[in-house]
Amino acid sequence: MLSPDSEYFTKLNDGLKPVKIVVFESYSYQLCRLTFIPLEWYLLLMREIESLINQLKKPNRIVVTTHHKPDADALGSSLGIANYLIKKGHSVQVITPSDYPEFLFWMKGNENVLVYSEESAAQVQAFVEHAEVIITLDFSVLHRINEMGEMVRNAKAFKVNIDHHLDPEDFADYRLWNTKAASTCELCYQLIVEFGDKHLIDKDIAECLYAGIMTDTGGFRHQNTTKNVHEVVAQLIDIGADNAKVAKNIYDRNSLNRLRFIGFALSEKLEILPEYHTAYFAITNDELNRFESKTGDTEGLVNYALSLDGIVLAVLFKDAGDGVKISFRSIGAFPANEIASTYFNGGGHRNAAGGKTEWTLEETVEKFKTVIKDYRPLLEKELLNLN
Ligand SMILES: [Mn+2]
Repeated sequence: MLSPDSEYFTKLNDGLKPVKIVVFESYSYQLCRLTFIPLEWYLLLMREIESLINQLKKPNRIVVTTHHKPDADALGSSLGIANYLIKKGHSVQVITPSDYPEFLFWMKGNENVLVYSEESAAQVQAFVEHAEVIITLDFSVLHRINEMGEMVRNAKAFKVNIDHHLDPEDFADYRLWNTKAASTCELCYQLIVEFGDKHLIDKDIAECLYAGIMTDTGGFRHQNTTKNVHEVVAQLIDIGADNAKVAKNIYDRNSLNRLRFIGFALSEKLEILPEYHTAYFAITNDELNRFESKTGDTEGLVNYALSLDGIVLAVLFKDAGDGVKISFRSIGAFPANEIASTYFNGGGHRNAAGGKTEWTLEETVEKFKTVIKDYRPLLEKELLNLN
């Protein structure tokens, strides 16, 4: 039963339009926990879904986009939804606000993705301006798509937002938003099922969606790996997703440079703050260049720090040349996203968040070491919870 202090009501009290909020916990979402939410909310919700269904009844020009530096959930949900909508007769263009790692290139439709750059900016603008529907996936604040954010905000299209991050911005005409979902791909699967189109999910679409669910649950290991996650991936495998192939493509296609870089980082760059149960890497731009680091090459590095026994918080600071990019990972109830959003211009999930600064690498690490002092009791508490 939802109580007045649940996320649902909290968000309503924050002033978001109730009509755009979708709450459900399992993929029997047709019923939308009908018995647990007030009837008037349920009716509004159904009307909203109707509006999207109506919008998609005729062929549309659709732009699908996702966040900066797309990961498997971002690109998997984008291409999963795009391939589905193409089957429905729509004309679909996927646009990413930046490049993404090569280990995602196997996904169906990858060759048609338009990547935003100075050269493609005008083309992107034209697609966004002429779109009848814009679907935004795996992010819910428009600055996550960089220069494209204002284009999307100003576009006349019917806007759809499907996401599982905290604190959404109110820009969409239809929002499927659930912070309890482990991944956006899980929500996309549920939406397609809700539309009565499960039969249109083919092997390629299933593999795109499987990839996002697999990575956003850390290979089905994180706390967000719910019963629903297993139910959805069981369905995707049943449809034909080759789960071993997806896992191999994403996790086990390292370049020699990347493996050597990880070896170097683990032996030379891993720092421990024992009193704070925290471990971190601070990697300079020169070090990245020495190993010819490409987009995606540092992905997963921070998890090695978190895998250390007795570590509650792990951080990767990466000198990007024009500032520092930060990845936070935590275990249990420790709010990595709070540190990211309060001090480092970022945000994310409780156990996986990101941030950035315009300071030097040293300044950023020093700031972190100051900030972390206030979190000592929480970090100690989480360590005790582990045992
Ligand atoms: Mn995600």
